[in-house]
Amino acid sequence: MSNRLPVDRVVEEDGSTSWRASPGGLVTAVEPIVEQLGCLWVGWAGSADERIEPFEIGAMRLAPVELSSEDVERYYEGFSNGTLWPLYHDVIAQPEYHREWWDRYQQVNRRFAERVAEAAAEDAIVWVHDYQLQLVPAMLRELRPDLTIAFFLHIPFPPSRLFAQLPWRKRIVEGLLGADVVGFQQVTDAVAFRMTVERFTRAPALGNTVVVPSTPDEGSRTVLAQEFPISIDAEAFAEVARRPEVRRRAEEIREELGNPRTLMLGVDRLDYTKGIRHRLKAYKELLEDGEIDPAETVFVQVATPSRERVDAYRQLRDEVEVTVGRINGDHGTIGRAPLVYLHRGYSREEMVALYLAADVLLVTPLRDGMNLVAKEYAACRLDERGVLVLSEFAGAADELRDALLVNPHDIEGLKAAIVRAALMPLEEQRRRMRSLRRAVDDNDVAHWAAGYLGSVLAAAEARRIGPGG
Ligand code: ADQ
Repeated sequence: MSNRLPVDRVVEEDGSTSWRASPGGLVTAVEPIVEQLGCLWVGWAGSADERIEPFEIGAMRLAPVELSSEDVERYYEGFSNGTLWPLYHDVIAQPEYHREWWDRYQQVNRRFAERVAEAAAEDAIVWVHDYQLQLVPAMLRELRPDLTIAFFLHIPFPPSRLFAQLPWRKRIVEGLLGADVVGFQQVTDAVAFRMTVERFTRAPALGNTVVVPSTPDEGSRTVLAQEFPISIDAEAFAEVARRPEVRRRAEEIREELGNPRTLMLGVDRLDYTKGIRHRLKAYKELLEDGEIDPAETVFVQVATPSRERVDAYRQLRDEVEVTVGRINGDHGTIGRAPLVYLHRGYSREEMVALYLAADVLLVTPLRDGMNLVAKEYAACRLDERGVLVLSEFAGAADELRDALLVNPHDIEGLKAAIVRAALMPLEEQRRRMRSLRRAVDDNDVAHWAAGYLGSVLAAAEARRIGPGG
C-alpha cells in the first residue's frame, strides 16, 4: 500500500479514459516487483471526492482508497507535504505544524489500515510504503495481529534533534514500530531511527533490531530496522537503451538542439529538495564568466510537475521559470537557447533517449533518499560514455563513488565540477562509467527485493513458529 496508486488516469482524444504508470521513484522501483508477485495494491487514485471501483492492470489488482478534497488538503498537501517532507529533508523549507493537519493524517491512516484489514488474507504480508502512512503499521497490527507488516521509507529519516521538533514524534515512532521490518535507504537513516526510538520510547535498540516491550495483549517482540538501499530494474533500462528506434531518437534530440558539443541534462520532479535552483545558478554564472560557450552547450532541464497546490512548490516553479527566462534572454540567440526547460512527464523510451543523448547528467539534490535518475543514467550508458555529477547528499552517492561528487551549496565547487565534466577525456569517462554501471548492476532492484523481502519472509516465518521456536 502507498498513498498513491502507481497509475494516473488519462483521458484519450476520443474521450475514453485509461491508466498510465505515474512518474516518480516509488513506482519505478516497486512496480516491477509487485507485477511479478501479483499483489493487491491499495492507494489513492489521484482525484478527490471520487469513488473508483477496484480494477486490474496485467497481474496487478488495484484497490482505490477514497480521499475527500479536505483530506487532500490536510492529510496530503498539509501534513505529508507541508510538515513531514520538509522536516525529513533537513528542513530545507520550514515545516509547518498544524493540529488539524495531524488529526486528518491520523484519520486517513486509519482508513488505509481498515481497507487493508478487510482485504488481506489470513497471515498475509502487507508492505506499507512511505512517509504518508507511518501510523498504518501499528493500526494494522491492532486490527489484524495475524499479518506480517513491512514498512519502507523512501525518503531520509531525519536526525533525532530535528525529528524532535515534531509535536507528535512519539506517535509516529510508535506507528512505525507496529511493523516487523522497517526499511530505510541509507545506514545513516536506520541509525537515526534507532536513536530516535531510544530517545522517545521505552524500546531499546540492539544492533539492527528494536525490542518492543510486552503489552497486555502481546509479548515482547523485535522489529528489524535496517538499511536496504533501493534500486532500479537495470536490465529493463538497458533493454530500452539497446532499441534502434531509441538510439535514433537520441541522435534526433541532439540534432534538434543544434548538435551542441556538450549536452547537459537534469531530470527531477519540480521539488525544492532537488537543488534545481543551485544548478541553474551555477550554469548561469558559467555562462556569464564565459567559461561555458552558449554556442556549443545546451542544458536540458526536465522538471516533472509535482504538488502544484502546495505554496512552496508554486513559488519554486515561479523562481525556476524566471531564471530560465533570464538565462535564455541574456545568452540565447535567434534559433538557439542555452537552456531548454520542459515541464511535463515523458514515456520511458523518451527518458532513455534523453539519457543517451546527454554528455553530462546533473543530479544536485540538497537532500534525497536515494535518487533513481542517477542510477537510470548509468544503466542506460552501455557505451560507457557520459559523466554523472552527483550531490553527496543523495543516498545514491554511497554507492556511485565514481561520479563527480559535489556539495550543491558550494556554487564554486559545483561550477568547477560542471566544467570538468564537460571537458572530461573519453578514457576517464569510460573508467568512471564502467564503475558506476557495475555498482548499479550489482545492486539492482531484484537484489534489493531479495534482501528486503527476504528479511520480511524471515520475519513471517519467525511469527509462524512463534517465540518458543
Ligand atoms: P523521487 O523524489 O520521485 O522518489 P527519484 O528517485 O529521482 O525521485 O525518482 C524519480 C523517477 O521519476 C525516476 O524513475 C525518473 O525516471 C522518473 N521521472 C522523473 N521525471 C520524469 C518525467 N518528466 N517523465 C517521466 N518520468 C520521470 C522518491 C525519493 C527518492 C527515492 C525514490 C525511490 O524522493 O529519494 O530514490 O523515491 O525510493
